[in-house]
Amino acid sequence: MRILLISPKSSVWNSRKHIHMGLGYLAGALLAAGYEDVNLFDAEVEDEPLAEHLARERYDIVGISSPTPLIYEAWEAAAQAKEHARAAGRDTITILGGPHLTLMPDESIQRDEVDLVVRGEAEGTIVEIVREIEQRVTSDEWQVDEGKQQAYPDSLLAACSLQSILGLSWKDGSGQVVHNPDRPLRKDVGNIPWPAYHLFKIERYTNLQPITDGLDPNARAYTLVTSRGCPYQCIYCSKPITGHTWRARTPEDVVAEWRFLVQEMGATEIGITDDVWNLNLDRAKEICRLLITEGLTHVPWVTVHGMRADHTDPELFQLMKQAGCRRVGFGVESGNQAVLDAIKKQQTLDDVRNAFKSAKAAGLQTMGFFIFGLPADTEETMEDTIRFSLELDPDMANFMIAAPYPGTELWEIARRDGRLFSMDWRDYAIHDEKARYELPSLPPELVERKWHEANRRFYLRPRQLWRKAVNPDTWRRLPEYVSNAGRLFLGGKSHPV
Ligand code: B12
Repeated sequence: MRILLISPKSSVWNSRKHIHMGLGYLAGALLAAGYEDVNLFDAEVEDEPLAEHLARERYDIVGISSPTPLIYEAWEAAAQAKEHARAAGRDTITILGGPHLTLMPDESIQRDEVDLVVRGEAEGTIVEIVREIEQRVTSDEWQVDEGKQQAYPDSLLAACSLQSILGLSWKDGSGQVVHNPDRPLRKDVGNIPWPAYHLFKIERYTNLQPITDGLDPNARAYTLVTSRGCPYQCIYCSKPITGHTWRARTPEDVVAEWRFLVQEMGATEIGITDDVWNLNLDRAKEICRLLITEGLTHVPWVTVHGMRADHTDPELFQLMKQAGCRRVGFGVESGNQAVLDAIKKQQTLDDVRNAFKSAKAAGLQTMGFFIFGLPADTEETMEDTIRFSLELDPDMANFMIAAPYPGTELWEIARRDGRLFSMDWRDYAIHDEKARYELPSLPPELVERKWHEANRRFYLRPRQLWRKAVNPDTWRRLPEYVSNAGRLFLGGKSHPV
């Protein structure tokens, strides 16, 4: 079986490129199951367009991953895979999976270019699918006869028995969509094979630390997942894959993978991409202690996304620093307690103040994530958020305008109490400078104005300008910075009214 796993090229704004852990894990599971010809195509870092690659290479199975804003690109990738395979006289099976497919399987499985949709975590599902295809599809059936109807019910999969594969959506012989029951989440996350790290063109991924970003042209920036999921129920957070669960690997298991990345893969920096790696404070401290005792502290690491501010204490940050951590990020979201309560963040402003204080005292760089346009936001509360960002004064502030992903409470609120501007999923990219909905007391122009103001007031301070000026990377990537400056500081995009 020749298998290709694709992450489509992102048309949404995205400043950095990280390895795709979902695809890495799927490839790891397939390799562990004995399928050796597994390939990755991350369109963000490849030299050639996907269509050219598919025109040259033949694959039996093409798997494509998609978050909500990239679903059109995922469909396009599936169509290209089918087209090029058939043009060469051999069919291919297309499988879509990832967050958006788990939320909205129907809109994709109904499409001709999509053969299968996988919902949820898929290390087990993908292996079962490939095994079934391998056993049932004979070599003749892969050939495309001229004039043969390739869509259902005459497709390659007609001979396969798919109804017992949990988490799979498919089309039966009459073209009817069937959603098999969900696949329960695996409890034993420690036993999932490690991602197939060796398949990534690692030198093409940008460095993880914003502060040293791009400074080391030979950086090998790997990421690592120490736990899956988050039990909190923040109303804006899209968690189709893991729900409100948290499953953690043991510190020993995490550090074994860390050692492998450092010693075998030549990692020069490591990012933890968990939703909340520090939910269990003792476990987080134990990971740090093991890194220290095992002498794995020389490769700098960061927490890529936010960690919870309230599951911390000064000792954790001191241990993180000793263990080689450079930067911590926190999901601050709002500088107003009523808004934090309205979005069910279950965090106080003092939790955040204390976490920043302790992290800075330990000598760590800090990063804060802030959201504008949340329910309960007003001009005053968004002003509180700007002031709070200035008070906390992280090395980097990431200001975002709320995006109501389907399946979240925010999506329900925006539809019930207000008005969504667009059902085009491309408009749901979180870093865009536009409001996606209006609520009765929250006009989109106000949200966009405060978002621009936040960027201006935070980044155009002498201290921040100096930080940028003394960083050689600023000068190396000047055109990018100049075009971003327009996006961040000036005006606002128009939105439909
Ligand atoms: C790390 C991360 C990033 C990194 C790396 C992204 C990447 N390419 O992997 C960066 C910072 C670059 C990033 C960018 C974006 N991200 Co992001 N990211 C995450 C984060 C925190 C962890 C992802 C992860 O590694 N999970 C662990 C792996 C093992 O799980 P997984 O990726 O879900 O994969 C499993 C299943 O989904 C499934 N699966 C996945 N792909 C496929 C494909 C096939 C064929 C099959 C069968 C199965 C399958 O099987 C995998 C193994 O079990 C998640 C939050 C989360 N916990 O999911 C958000 C998250 C996925 N990101 C999100 C978003 C919105 C984005 C952006 C669109 C933001 C933007 N610019 O607007 C971009 C899109 C970039 C892109 N090309 O994908 C949302 C998606 C929400 C949604 N409804 O789609 C999430 C869920 C965050 C959130 N709560 O809102 N992100």
